[in-house]
Amino acid sequence: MTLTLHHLNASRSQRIVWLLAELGVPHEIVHYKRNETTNLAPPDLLKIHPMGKSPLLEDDGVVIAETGAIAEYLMGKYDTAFQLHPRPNSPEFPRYLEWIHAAEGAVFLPGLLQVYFRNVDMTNSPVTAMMAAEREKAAGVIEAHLATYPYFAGDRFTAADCLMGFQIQMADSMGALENRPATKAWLTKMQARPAYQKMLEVGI
Ligand SMILES: N[C@@H](CCC(=O)N[C@@H](CS)C(=O)NCC(=O)O)C(=O)O
Repeated sequence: MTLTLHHLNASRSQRIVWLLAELGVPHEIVHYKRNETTNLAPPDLLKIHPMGKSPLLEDDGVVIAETGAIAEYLMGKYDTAFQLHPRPNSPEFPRYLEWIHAAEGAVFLPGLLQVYFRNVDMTNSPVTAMMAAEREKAAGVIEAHLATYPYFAGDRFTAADCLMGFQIQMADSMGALENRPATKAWLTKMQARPAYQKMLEVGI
């Protein structure tokens, strides 16, 4: 078995670096660096997958793109003892799946747009208020969830926490967690995990 993660610096691929460290399966990480002017991925990633984005997982020559698909693949194939994901027939499974995909879906989009538009003058754009309202809604949903459950899938840590970690870390670095105590407490708990620390060592 050769499991390879194609990892772009300062990217959502950190989630998979973290997940692989939690999983503890042997793997290698190939590092790519963003173009300093455009912030885009280098053309070398296009040789691996036609979208040329990261993360990309390669397993014995098979390439898988999309963070949610990669997480589901890793869990289905390598987490056979269900240490990091709930069994499909358990009550936690639908909630787990929802957060795995929310990490790239409606909950992630408003924060992502903010990053994309950070160097654009949006002062008079009606989109600014709309984006802010969507960000508030998403942050409120996450806060309410984490005030009720200790982890995204419920009572125990799962791959859904790794996937949601990137955007929550990003929100924290923008000062957006100051009035979100449950989300902040969850992040502090995640940052204390050895695999999270390992991700910081190898996956930035
Ligand atoms: N929906 C994809 C998004 C992949 C993506 O956009 N990755 C970014 C990293 S944060 C990237 O590679 N950006 C560089 C580029 O687009 O050239 C996923 O979940 O993996």
